[in-house]
Amino acid sequence: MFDINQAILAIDHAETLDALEALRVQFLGKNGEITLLMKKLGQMTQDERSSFGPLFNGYQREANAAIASRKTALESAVLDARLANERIDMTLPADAAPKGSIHPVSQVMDELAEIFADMGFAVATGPEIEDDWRNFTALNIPETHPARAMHDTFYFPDKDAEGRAMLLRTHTSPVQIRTMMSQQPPIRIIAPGRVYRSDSDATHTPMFHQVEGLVIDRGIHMGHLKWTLETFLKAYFERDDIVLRLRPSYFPFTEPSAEVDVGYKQEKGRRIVGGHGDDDAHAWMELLGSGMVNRRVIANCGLDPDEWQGFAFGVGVDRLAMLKYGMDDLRAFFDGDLRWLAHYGFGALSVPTLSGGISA
Ligand code: 2NL
Repeated sequence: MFDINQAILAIDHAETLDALEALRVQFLGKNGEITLLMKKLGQMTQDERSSFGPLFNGYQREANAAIASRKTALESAVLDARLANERIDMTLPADAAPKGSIHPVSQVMDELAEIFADMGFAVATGPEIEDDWRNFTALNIPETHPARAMHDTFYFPDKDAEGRAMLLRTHTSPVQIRTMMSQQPPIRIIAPGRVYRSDSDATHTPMFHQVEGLVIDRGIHMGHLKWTLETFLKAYFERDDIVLRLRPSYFPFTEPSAEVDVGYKQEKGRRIVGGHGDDDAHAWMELLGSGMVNRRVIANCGLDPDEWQGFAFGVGVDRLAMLKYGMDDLRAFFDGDLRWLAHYGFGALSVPTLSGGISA
């Protein structure tokens, strides 16, 4: 004969979540003791049913309630044990041999700042929350341009004080717009930083890093652009045999525009930047976007395009880092895994600098 008091006693004394689950099955499962009682109701007379019905229903309710409360107690015991186990004493002195390092992406941005400083470029920064005039309109990106679609751009629900739509910048160009509007040329800047696009898969993350460069002066031409990029890539990849190929392209903010490919060699399943040739191992890889700043962009910033010309370029920093260190998975940048740092040779005391020699 089923005894509800014994059942509740057993539930209250279940030692583990597994044992509790076994009891639930024993009493309330498909062939559980209480379930079978409920099934018997069907064969009973009306009279029997009106007295046993409420009784068995009561069993079911009590057993369910007991299991729920035991489950809560056991779960919080499990959590307490875990918290006690994972306790960290923040007052202990730092490990004598720290295993972390400056993030590879931050290290690359520092290197880029050093390389361009040697060529007379200053680092300019600006807000990550921008307005659609500085992010799009000033750059000659029309209202109907696909880059403006909700799909790519993270917009804020409210407009700013001037009635402009607010967004997370999709490139660092608005930093250059701000610079052109607040400084007199000549201008030589790079703008490194975080940018945001609503895009996420194995090779795209919704936040990534970009460096753009801008030169505004008198008599600037494509030759200056090509020399600057060549000098930058030679310093960054630490080799003299960097070969560039400029391909005609289109960006609304530059005219003419050029996509910049760099020669590379396929070696042991990895791309090594440098050299060029016609053999099977060599090929071109698209690396940067660039061009002469569109006169309409210069005019939008209040400068006279008949007096001032310039070039600009943009490149993904995450991609530059992966190429330099032979990393193959963008997502590892966000894992915070010390083993990944160690695998690629990063350590707290091995921060690369130009003056020390980046590879040293
Ligand atoms: C790409 C394209 C580029 C620029 C960025 C720029 C900025 C101003 C004016 C004109 Cl303020 N141009 N930036 C120019 C050409 C290309 O980036 O594919 N980046 C990965």
